[in-house]
This record gives sequence, C-alpha cells and structure tokens, in this order.
Amino acid sequence: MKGCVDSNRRLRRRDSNSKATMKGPGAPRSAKIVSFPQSEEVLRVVMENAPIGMALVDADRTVVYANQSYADMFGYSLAECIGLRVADLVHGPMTTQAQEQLSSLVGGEIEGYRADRRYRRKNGELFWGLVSASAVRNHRNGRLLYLILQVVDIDKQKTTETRLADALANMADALVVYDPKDQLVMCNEQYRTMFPKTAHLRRPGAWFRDILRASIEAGEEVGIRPGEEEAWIEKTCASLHVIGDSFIQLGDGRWLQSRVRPTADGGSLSVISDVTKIRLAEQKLAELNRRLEELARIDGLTGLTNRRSFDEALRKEFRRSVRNKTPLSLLLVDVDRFKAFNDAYGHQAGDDCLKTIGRVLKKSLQRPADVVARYGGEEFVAILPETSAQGALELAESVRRAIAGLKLEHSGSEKGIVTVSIGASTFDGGVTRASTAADLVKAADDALYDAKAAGRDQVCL
Ligand code: GH3
Ligand code: MG
Ligand code: MG
Repeated sequence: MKGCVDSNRRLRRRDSNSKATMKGPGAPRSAKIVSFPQSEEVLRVVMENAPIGMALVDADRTVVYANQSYADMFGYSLAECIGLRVADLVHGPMTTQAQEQLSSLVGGEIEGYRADRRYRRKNGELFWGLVSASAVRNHRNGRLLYLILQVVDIDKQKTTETRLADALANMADALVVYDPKDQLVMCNEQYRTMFPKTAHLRRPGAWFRDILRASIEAGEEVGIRPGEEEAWIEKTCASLHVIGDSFIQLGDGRWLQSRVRPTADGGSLSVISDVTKIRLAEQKLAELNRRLEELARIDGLTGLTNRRSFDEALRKEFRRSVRNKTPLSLLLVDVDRFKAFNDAYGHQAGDDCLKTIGRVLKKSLQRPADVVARYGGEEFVAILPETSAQGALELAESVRRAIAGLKLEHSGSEKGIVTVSIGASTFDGGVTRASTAADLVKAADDALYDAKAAGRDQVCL
C-alpha cells in the first residue's frame, strides 16, 4: 500500500479550518486528516483492498460504491451492490434507534456512530454486523456528500455471546465473577433473586465487602455472631480466592451452596445453587436415622434399654471392670406369678403393670452409669458398675421393697400384691477369679431361681 504514495513528496496538512474532514469513529479524532496528491487513488486502493466491508452511501441512503469485502459479505456482485438501499440490507424494519442514528448523521447532528445490526445477505441468510458510520461533507457548504459505512461480520462472536447470555440467564444457578480486588464484574439475574435483601447492590461495580456489610445489616444470613461481623467479612472475602464449597443458611430458611473457583487473573468465579430441598431432606434423614437408632436400642413397651443394647452395655462394662479391677454387679428382676396376673386382669393390664415396674426400677437405680433394661417378657435386668455384692444386695432389696410398696392388686400371687424376685451376682473385677459376662448373667439367673424356690418376693445372691 505504501508503494501507492510517492514517498518523496511531503504530505501536506489540510487547513485546520476546513470542514471537509472525515470525522467520526472511523477516523482518529486527534489527528487532522491529511490530504496528499493522488489522494483519491490512494483511498480507492485502500478501500478496495480493505479486509472489512466498506460502502459509500448517498444522502438517499443508496449505495453508490462498495468494496469487494462488502459485496462478499452481503453475497452480491460488485455491480449488484450499486443502487441497493440501506434498508434492503438491514433485516426487518429498521429500529427507531437505527433510523434516528442514520438521520442524525445525515443531518449533521452527530459525526458518526457504531452499532450492532442484524443484516440480511442476498440469499436471505441473516447475520450480525458491527457497523461504523461516518459522513463526508462538502468542505465549503457542509452538504453531505457520502456516508461511509464500514461493516464487520461479527455473527460468530455474537452467536457465541448470545448463547452464553442465554445460558447465564436460563441456568438454575446463580453465577458471579469478581475481579482480584473483589469488585463485581458480572453476574446473572439469579444472583440477585437468590439474595433478595441485597439484590439492589449485586450489580457490576459493587464491592463484595459492601454487599456483605449490607447483608449483615439486613439480617440476610444466619450464623454471624454479634461482635464478629468484621471478622466474618474478612473471612468471607478471603474465601473468594480459594477453591472451596460452602453452605450459606439464609434467614428465610433457604440453604445455598456456593462453589468458588479462583480465575486465572486473580479474581474469582462462584456458582451458587439453592440446595434447600436437599439440605432439608438430609436433615430429615439424619433425624430419622437418629430416631431409628434410638428405636433399635429401646424397648417399645417400657422405654427402657432393650435386650440388644443391654448385651452391648454389659460387654462394655465388663471390659471396664476388668481393666479397672472394679466390681460389677447384675440384678435379674422377675415378676412373680405374672402369667396369673395376665390371666386375671388381661394382657393390657399386664402391660401397664410392666411399665410401672420399669419406671420404679429406673427410679431406684439412678447412678449415671447404671443401666436398666428389659431383659425379655416380665424380666428386667440392671447393670451396676463399681458396685460390690453388699451394695448390690442393698439396692436389690430397695427395689423389691419399692415394688411391693406399690401394693398393686394381684389375686394370683401368694401375697395378694405384685411382687418381684431378684437374683443378684457380682464380678470382682477379676481380682480373685477369671470370669465372663455370660458367667455373671448365669450366676444372676441361678440366684433368681433360688429366690423363686425360696418363696418369691425376695433377693438372692
Ligand atoms: P414366676 O413367678 O415363676 O416367674 O411365674 P410367672 O408366671 O411370672 O412366669 P412364667 O415365665 O411362667 O410367665 C411369664 C409370663 O409373663 C408369661 C407371659 O404371659 C407374661 N408376659 C411376658 N411378656 C409380657 C408382656 O409383654 N406383656 C404382658 N402383659 N405379659 C407378658
Ligand atoms: Mg420369667
Ligand atoms: Mg415371672
């Protein structure tokens, strides 16, 4: 292109008062347009070879010149371009804004404009173009000579941009990008709807720190302790630059999950999802599990520890007893003539009687380490850690008395009231003899048999 200009001839600046300037976005505003010999030839060569579409349009908005790139872009031959009207190239009716821009340019109110336009090729195909329009006027009377339209096909970028914008707008999650200084660069609408109390602040240009402060003031999040607000803001700002997943509990009961990923430029990208349903389901499940576990350890009728759980507790206490060389006692409590009780008063009354006995047992054996369990049927068992034979006998006797003291009518029993027989056994922690938990149970069972044989309503060791 340089070869087109005679380099030996100095380029002369046009008079600065001249009106015939190529103002507008197409020309650098600071530089005055130079005029040089053979200028028309230079311009023609430049325009014809320019990689972007260029056209000259007259005041009637009719194309009077187009370069090859312009013709190619719109799918016309060079000859076909001449005489086309701008309106033929633009898709659909021109928007009011587009018409105004063009009129203002023709009328000399503006020097130029730049806009994205939807254009139509000869074959009907539509594409996005970026147009830069500027005016060339008669330098004496200011009359419009030509409009210069430069068009770049930006369809690929625009399509990608549109797809990206669509994805951002329609994704279920909130997405936000902060720059390295924690200033909001971009976010989608969901980012605002997820935080309604600070939605007005969550816009490009906002500082993350300001958003957090406003969020505290609005009581948007749960779990920020009074007096620790500033520390929380610092911590939350710092978390913006570390890969991490975290949960946010909102005052309105919703749970959000935030996934933060630092970006290459030192900023951060966060995706925030509403996980309320999952979170509540998780909590429900955990609660249900706790409840199930509890149920698995508890006897349904009396609310005491059940047999399974008793076995576990006994093994544990037995090991502890061996380890610490401390005594461990067991009481096996059996209701006397209970079959007859059921026969006389009915099964329901029998159940109520068992519940009452369970309550009394629980009340009589109140040390934290004591375990009272329903062993099965009308039999109960108590584990008494660090309790000697003497202590076990005393406790057993107090239990026996407490139950007899209820004076529950029992016509089928020798005493005429509900009584229990208790077999007690004690392990001395392995100090004098080797034994097992099963031995301890067996010994209590034997003692119980003795108590029954000796006339019931009594304690045997
Ligand atoms: P003993 O004085 O020798 O212990 O006589 P007993 O009748 O208590 O002994 P036995 O083992 O013959 O009978 C136990 C009865 O306890 C049988 C059963 O009807 C009753 N029983 C066991 N479990 C339950 C229960 O959950 N509810 C009720 N109502 N009765 C039960
Ligand atoms: Mg029994
Ligand atoms: Mg019995």
